[in-house]
Amino acid sequence: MRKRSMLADLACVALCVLAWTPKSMADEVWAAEVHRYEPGDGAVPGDGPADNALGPWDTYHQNNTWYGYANGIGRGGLLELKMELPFGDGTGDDLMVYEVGTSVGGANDPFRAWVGRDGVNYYPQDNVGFYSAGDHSSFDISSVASFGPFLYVRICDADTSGMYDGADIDAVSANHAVPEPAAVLLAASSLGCALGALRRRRARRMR
Ligand SMILES: [Ca+2]
Ligand SMILES: [Ca+2]
Repeated sequence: MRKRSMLADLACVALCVLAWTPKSMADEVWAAEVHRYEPGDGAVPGDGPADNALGPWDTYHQNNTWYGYANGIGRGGLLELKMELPFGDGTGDDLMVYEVGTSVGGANDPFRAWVGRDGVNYYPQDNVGFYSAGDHSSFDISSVASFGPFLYVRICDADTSGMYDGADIDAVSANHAVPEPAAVLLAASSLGCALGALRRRRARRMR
């Protein structure tokens, strides 16, 4: 009987470890899928397909050579990406857009970004969005946190000079992934399991 109880306790501990393995609020997630792409004027086909904006950033210029691939969306171009997991507002900045700008040997191209939960409605609910003058940029989405959790990011080129060929989107990430419901349920069930094991141990000690 006691051996069976010990095995049950061990199973509980293992389940707890597994339950907390999924992404939590501290994790970074990347764009996983192109939801919508409307290239603007000057979009350069040689910049590659829109899915160059998926996954971790990799584009930089060194010794007269370009490495990695980005998606030049063109003047006024639009790109909507689905992230690998839902994300929300956490401490500090929450959303990163890696535009190929001066920090990696390119030119800064201004753009605007929004976040959405269904791929249709985006926040902030205006035409301004979160504005950047270009380059690797981070945004605090706390002003729209109540509409989350989010799964989509919309990016629009914001060049009004007509001099440039549009924002070059290398990657998009969110810093604060929201645990999936299944992971939360599993974690809650494991916590109950672990508390039960603790109570059983305490009862045995009192016998
Ligand atoms: Ca925040
Ligand atoms: Ca650029």
